[in-house]
Amino acid sequence: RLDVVVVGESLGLVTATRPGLLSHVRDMRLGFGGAESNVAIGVARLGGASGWIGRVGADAVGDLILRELRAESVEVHAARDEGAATALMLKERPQPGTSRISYYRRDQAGSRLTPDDVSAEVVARARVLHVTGISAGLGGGPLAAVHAAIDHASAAGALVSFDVNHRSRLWDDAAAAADAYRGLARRADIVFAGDDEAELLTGATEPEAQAEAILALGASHAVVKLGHRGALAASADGLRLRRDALRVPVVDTVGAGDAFVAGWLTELARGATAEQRLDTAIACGALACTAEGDWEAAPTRAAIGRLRAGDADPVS
Ligand code: KDG
Repeated sequence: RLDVVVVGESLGLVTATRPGLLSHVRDMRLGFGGAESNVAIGVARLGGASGWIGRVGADAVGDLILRELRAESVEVHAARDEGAATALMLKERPQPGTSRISYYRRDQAGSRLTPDDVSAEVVARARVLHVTGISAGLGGGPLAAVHAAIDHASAAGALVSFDVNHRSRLWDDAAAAADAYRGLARRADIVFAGDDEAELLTGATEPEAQAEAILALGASHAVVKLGHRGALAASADGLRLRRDALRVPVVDTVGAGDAFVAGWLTELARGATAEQRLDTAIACGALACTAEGDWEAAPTRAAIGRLRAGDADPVS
């Protein structure tokens, strides 16, 4: 049995080790990222059972991703593509405290994901299937694969979780993105969105109204992520919750939303209350900001305990 299974692209992440113009700073570190695998790792760090379904190239970066996912206790179900490479992204820091991402992912292995790569048996073993709007931005194959995964989840009685995760660089047309996101949100039980993404999805501008509009699309749970302003959760049973963010020393905010989702879904899978779901999500989002990397700082339960106890250095 899996608590959460995710479907999506993981890609190599090449990060400049120092701030400055890339043409001068040529020292790089190789890791990997991907919103969906970040969630799978986040769930496993919290003691949940998670799985990842995706496609990587038959290459060294693909090997790295699969090995790291296994090392993080994520169950891996990977197609290896002999005809395309694992995608890459490049993270440079033009100035201290800023970052700029470039994608090298068009037509690469993750964009060639198809419904055949998604095992109905694996999805049926999970309590929750988690997908994101990034797959819709990658093209027709990945979008069809995600819809096939939702078909399998629905047939097996698993819950469907959808994080909008709008990546504007994957789209020529924001209206087309919004259409695709609405198509996924209508099939989801749980919808996560940043407030800017919720506006794209629903047209509403205030977080409370956005959450109501998401519920009106058919979800049982709407969670609006407000970054350093906290988060808001609404459920079809009438529950409304709002929480402030926790204050931590911020090093790198990328991946905070994924850690937040991992916290919320792990608590859902273990039958925790709505308050516990949101509190754990908030703590995970905060702690994910305290170190470099898209998933490296996703917390354990022990790290959350230290944060709550007021430990000045909860992570190490
Ligand atoms: O959510 C963090 C992601 O942005 C990152 O890990 C890479 O999946 C990614 C993307 O498409 O930006």
